[in-house]
Amino acid sequence: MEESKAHHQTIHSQQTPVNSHHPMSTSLGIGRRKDKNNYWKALKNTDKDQQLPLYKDKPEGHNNKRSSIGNRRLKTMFKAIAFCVALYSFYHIGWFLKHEAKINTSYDMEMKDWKFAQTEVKRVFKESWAHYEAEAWGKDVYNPLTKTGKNMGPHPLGWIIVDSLDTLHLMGLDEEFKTATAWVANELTYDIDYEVNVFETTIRMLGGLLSAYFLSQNDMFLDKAVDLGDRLLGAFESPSGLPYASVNLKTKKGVKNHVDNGASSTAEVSTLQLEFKYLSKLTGESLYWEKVEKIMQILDNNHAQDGLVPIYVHPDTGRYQGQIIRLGSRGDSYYEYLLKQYLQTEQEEPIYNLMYQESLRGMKDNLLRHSKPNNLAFFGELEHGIKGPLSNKMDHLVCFIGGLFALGATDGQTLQKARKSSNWSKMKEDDMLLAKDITHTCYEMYHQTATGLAPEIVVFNTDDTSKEDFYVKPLDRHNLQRPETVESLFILYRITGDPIYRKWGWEIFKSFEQHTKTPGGSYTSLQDVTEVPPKQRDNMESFWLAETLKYLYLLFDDEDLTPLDKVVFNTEAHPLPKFSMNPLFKTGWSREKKTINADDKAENKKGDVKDTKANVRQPVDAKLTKTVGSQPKESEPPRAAQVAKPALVQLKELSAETELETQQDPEKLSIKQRLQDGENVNEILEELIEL
Ligand code: DMJ
Repeated sequence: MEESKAHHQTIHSQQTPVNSHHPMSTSLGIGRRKDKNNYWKALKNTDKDQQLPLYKDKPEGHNNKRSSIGNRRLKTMFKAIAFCVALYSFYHIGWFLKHEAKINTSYDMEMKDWKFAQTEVKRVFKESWAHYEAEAWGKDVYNPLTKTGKNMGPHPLGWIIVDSLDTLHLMGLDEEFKTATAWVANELTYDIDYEVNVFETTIRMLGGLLSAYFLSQNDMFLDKAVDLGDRLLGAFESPSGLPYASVNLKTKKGVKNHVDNGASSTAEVSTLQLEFKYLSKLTGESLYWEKVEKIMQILDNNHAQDGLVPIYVHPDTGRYQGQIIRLGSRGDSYYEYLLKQYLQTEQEEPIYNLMYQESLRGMKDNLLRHSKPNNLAFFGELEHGIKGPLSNKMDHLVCFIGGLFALGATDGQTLQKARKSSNWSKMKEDDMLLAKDITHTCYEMYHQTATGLAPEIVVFNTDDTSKEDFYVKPLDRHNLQRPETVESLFILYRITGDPIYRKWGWEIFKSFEQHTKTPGGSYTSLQDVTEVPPKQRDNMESFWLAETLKYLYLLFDDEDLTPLDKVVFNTEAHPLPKFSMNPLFKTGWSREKKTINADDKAENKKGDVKDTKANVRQPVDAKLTKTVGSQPKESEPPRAAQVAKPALVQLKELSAETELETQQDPEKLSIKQRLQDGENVNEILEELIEL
């Protein structure tokens, strides 16, 4: 299995449309851009600033300057003082090391350099891949314990192979990439009479093919992507234009969700945009663009309060269903793709940034809370809408959000560079702090379990008497090899350059290696992370290869293989290039003005709505029985006033930012005046964000 030495120089950009055919065309003769620049290489030469300072191990030796003091007595005195200082220092260094060791044992004991860490990740990827190749090649599902595999439908969908293509490429596993490419070219067809989930197929298969095309410039991947994209489009034929949950790949007929009253997941309908927009860019065909853009308009027309959306939406009506709001399952990537759409098209669509900013402020005001005893920041869930009580439950899935906040604050630039830009603000600085805090929490979700691996869901303790920050219910103790935490570690490392993220990543990686390796030498999911040794489940998720190991590999990468200011990762970790929309595309919609309903008006009169709500909220999970960790209590004190503060803080900052505009436009009332008139803070904030 030869590895390419020059593989890192083979990544190309695809910046121009290559095809103006009808999108339903699946012909192999789609036009292609022929000037395959090695723009990666060019990027490195032209944009040196973007490179983070590389981590350097502490040098072995140190300067041994001789003392200039010749006098013996002085020398003796000096030695005595030095001895005391040394004693004092050793005492404190000892204390420090003890505390550091708690977090970084494996790092301190084993790490030589980060190149070594990267090689280790690659080794684990190769082992996982080799076992899959030997035991379940081509199959959609891989069971590493029984060394078997199966397809989800009558024919393989390429679930594992297509999802892994770009990781193979980025890791320089040329032989494996070649074999996988041949399989895609010769074995893979989407002309199957089988219903697939539109979201999963888009993020894993369409995203995987597009990314493979982006990295390799092999036209075959684009042809497959166009064919698949055309089949998925059938799902959009609903009364509202929101896609049905599933689609039959052969008949191209959309299929309603069989449960949940036919509703689709909000995250599922709003996490198709990067893939279909890039497909439009590549083919020059605007239909893909229009279909997925329409979804954003339909969702926004619901006027979700504080930018926080319920997790179900109905394809018949285009209206949200139910009141559950969370950043975890079914909600997560709605927020992710708001920002990423803005970043994908080089910040040419501010509408998505506005929506993202609104959501972020909404999260801070309504979902953010801190655990006891260690004050870990976490995002709870609203099971009964924005005015209901907050549950302390948080999915591991939420852990992508630290990375997202960091991307949002810096637009993917290094923090050092972003801070120098003219639009840097206190608000962005705060967003970075929250990004770090929440990522730290996610790290603790690994660090505080017996295996060093995070469970699927935790419930945080917020009672003053709590001895542990969170507990895990028996049914939530599994680990599916998920990527979200290491994704945030990778992004935060790239943006801040702080080696702590690599240390945490290394510790997590070692725990994965120790506990998820099967007796046969492959890697698998776990039943319960709270016991050692953990019982293993017989399934390797495709995102273990597509995301978790890729992000770990990139975390330890010193070559900046995927510059965050040039590339945007889809939610399945498939890197796609940012591109300019001009001259072919433009944002085809604008936001409706929100009308305030009677309830809101009444509450506004009371003053700060957030304060009022904060004081009545009680944690839902407070009533749950203890499982592991400390016992949650029957009640807990009202959320601190901090929940109301962010909106005001943001408002002041935005107020300063927009002061000039206010002066220029006499029709815009001064913010001070409006506050004095008793207008609601959040509404003014919303308006300002829109400005
Ligand atoms: C992946 O398929 C994607 O990251 C998705 O957005 C969330 N779930 C899994 C990984 O946990």
